[in-house]
Amino acid sequence: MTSTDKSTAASAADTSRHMALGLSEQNLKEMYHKLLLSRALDERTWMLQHQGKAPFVISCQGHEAAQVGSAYALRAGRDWLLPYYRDVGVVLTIGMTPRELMLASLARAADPSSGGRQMPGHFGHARLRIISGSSPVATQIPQACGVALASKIRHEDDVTVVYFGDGATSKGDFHEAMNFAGIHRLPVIFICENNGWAISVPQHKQMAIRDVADRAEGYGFPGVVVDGGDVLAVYQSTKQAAERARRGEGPTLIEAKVVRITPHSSDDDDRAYRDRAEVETWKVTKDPIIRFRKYLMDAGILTEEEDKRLHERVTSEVDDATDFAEKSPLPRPESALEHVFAE
Ligand SMILES: Cc1ncc(C[n+]2csc(CCOP(=O)(O)OP(=O)(O)O)c2C)c(N)n1
Repeated sequence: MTSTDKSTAASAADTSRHMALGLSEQNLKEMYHKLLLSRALDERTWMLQHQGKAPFVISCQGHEAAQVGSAYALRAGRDWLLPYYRDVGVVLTIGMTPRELMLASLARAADPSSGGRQMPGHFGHARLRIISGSSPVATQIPQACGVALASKIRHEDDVTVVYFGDGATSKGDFHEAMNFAGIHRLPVIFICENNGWAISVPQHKQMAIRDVADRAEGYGFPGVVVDGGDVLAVYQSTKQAAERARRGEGPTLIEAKVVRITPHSSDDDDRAYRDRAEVETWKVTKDPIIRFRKYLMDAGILTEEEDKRLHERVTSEVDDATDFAEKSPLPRPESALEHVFAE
């Protein structure tokens, strides 16, 4: 199949959608917990940054459904992940803990991603097969093709999933990777979290098409547009893409349309280039967590009381992670050059 399949989310009003996907009520509650946890951890790191304790924040807010829904469709510790800097929800869903993420945000020696050397948001975890990225945008995309090629050569059925933003698709790395993956029918899923902005550059100034997914057709495999604020829709698309990859049919490009609720990062002031009123409206109309909460309530899966308890649980998990990381030692200054030069 080479034509672009622009599937859109099924009606959000249908409260039995999860059953058709084979998801239990317990599965949905786990997904909701990861959505809440991603948001709460993110909000806490902004506070720590304002207090001068965390150097930098680059936020997942507005992207959480795309992240949790896609990662939930994968096999933790088996499939290979190359996340990008916003993917708090991806790595939490695959199994990183709030403590591990907070160790990275506060640059502590025990940070599993890099021992406190990388900027926050450069997630890495050997056991969970999360491969840490480099800061230059899009470099993880061809690297993912290398990982997927290795799985193919070894006849392993692991899928490689690589994440990036819409701006990354303007880089040569993206196009070279897509071309290579198409030719070799690699077991790779390209997930673009399209929030319509690359820092201050709107989508229409970096591509002359409406849907990034259209780009897949030129490389000989399907591109799918999905409502990235709908956790079930993203789960479904990713599951289908993973099954396709495991059958040996090759790559899929999934474009999850999301909103970026925060400025690009803690170093950015988005009031200079976009309408804050629109962003404030999204917090009511497009927040993926509010949307999934409504689904759960409408389906009779979540009560107000349970929701309150889940929020309390998440707050205590984030408190615990913050205390743990604050008490954890910083890297030794004399270790700064370790892993930099061959020893
Ligand atoms: C090669 C390169 N150019 C510029 C930058 C600075 N930079 C960091 S993130 C970013 C925007 C990327 O936008 P997008 O891919 O849409 O992802 P988003 O941040 O919107 O999720 C830029 C330009 C960089 N890191 N690497």
